[in-house]
Amino acid sequence: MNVLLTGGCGFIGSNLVRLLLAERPGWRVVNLDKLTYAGNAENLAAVEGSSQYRFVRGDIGNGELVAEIFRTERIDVVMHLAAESHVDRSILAPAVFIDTNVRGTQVLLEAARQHGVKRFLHVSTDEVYGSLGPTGYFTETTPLDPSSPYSASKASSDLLALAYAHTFKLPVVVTRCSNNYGPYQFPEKLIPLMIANALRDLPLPVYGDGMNVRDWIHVEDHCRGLLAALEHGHDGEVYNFGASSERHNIDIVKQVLRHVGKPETLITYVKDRLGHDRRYAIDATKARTKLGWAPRHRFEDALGETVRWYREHRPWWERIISGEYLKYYETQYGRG
Ligand code: NAD
Ligand code: TDX
Repeated sequence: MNVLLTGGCGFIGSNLVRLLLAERPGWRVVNLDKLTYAGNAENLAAVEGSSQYRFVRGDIGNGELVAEIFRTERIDVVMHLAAESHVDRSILAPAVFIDTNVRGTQVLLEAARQHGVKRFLHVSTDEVYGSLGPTGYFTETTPLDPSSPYSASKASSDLLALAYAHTFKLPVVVTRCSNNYGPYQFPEKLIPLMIANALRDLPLPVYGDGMNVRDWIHVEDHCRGLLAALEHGHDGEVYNFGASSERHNIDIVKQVLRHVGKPETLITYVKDRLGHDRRYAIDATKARTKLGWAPRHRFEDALGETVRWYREHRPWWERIISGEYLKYYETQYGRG
């Protein structure tokens, strides 16, 4: 089976490439990634050279390139993860979110339709449902109500993917997952940013009152869910993934400090994010019952392991923070 995986040099994508190569040895994975600021080819250095794997540097919005990959690689299925993924950046500069998340997704859908595929897995987020009050959960039938330019662009791409399923019978499956954490996450997101700052004795910036709630899932559990949805999902269906680990941001930050062994005086309350969603919480009953999927990681243990990973991989995130990681591609392949 030939898989086109987009965004494989990012956080979730690189964890997914490793999982696929390890657990589906007969498969070949073609990773199409533009290497934006968030893409780090070094994340997959260990699999370069594998006959199961090929890296193509390019933009999902480049229709000619995408069509050529479908043709020459005889792609059977698509796992689409490439996206601009950071809410704060979408508030500062929304345009690229429309270009990549909306237009780029449409280019891929169209190429998949022209070529014909067995499955188009569109990877999305619980943020498309908007914000919850103190009670209740997102299910797959919760109306879409995105708040940020990021979540609005993801909701748009979900609707395009489902429209291709409805209109053209493209075998689309959409997944919506809660907040991921684990190794190789870019240190702009809450957990890796707090770990990296704590390790360097820098202030830990908590937005607003710190009482916003996110529902955390280990990246490996998400990746196993994506594989289950690819193999066992039904055409035109949506599956939510989450691990029932709701936490207030401030409690996460305090736990990180305890794991790192630094004082709570490093916590600094800063101006709130514009339009900050208050609470996310996922009901993953459908994925559990229809896909036979269940998360394996317990949040408190896996957070400790994640802190340990960042402690042991300090050069990895220091190269990112300094911008040094961008040189990896040039050293490996020359200028892109
Ligand atoms: P990330 O920002 O770490 O990685 C994104 C990757 O996409 C990078 O390698 C980047 O170079 C690549 N990319 C960006 N624009 C591209 C383009 N135009 N063409 C080709 N490649 C491009 O993101 P992530 O956290 O790994 O998220 C992956 C996917 O999962 C996204 O679609 C995101 O919306 C979704 N998701 C993320 C989370 C989470 O908590 N991180 C939760 C639910 C869903
Ligand atoms: O410095 C910070 N201080 C802070 O208080 C940062 C970076 C975040 N926060 C808060 C904002 C959120 O309430 O922490 C929470 C988590 O923030 P992020 O890590 O930016 O994640 P979030 O905005 O919830 O979105 C994430 O989950 C869903 C991913 O970035 C998305 O790609 C995914 O779709």
